[in-house]
Amino acid sequence: MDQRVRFGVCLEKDLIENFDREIQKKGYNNRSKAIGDLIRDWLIQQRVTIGEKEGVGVITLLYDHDVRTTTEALLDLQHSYSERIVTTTHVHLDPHMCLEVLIVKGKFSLIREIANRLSPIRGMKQVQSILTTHQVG
Ligand code: NI
Repeated sequence: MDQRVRFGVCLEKDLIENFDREIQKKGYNNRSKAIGDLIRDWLIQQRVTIGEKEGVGVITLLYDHDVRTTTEALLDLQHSYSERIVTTTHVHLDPHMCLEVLIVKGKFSLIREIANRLSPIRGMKQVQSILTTHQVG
């Protein structure tokens, strides 16, 4: 399962020097772990671009609580996707602004659809989403 394969890679000197500098800043002790992480991220991105694949999305919202219709619209939308939204967390950042995090499971196309429907809600300041999957070899 966790069998490892050693392979040789030939790259431009400048490229690998820049890479070594950057991975050192990030705290990597060796290239293998850094390259493995890059490959894993890349594989996830390939799956994410295929909307039919299943995964998990973390959608972060920043909105203005003073716009009274925002909360209502947000809750309506969440209820219409209740089978896909696993959990939500709400933080009252200050007297006006709210942060909400939604964790969504399903096809990437559906996770994107939810994020896309959140953005136009009046009072919504920012919608960001991270799509990932644990199904990567
Ligand atoms: Ni709040």
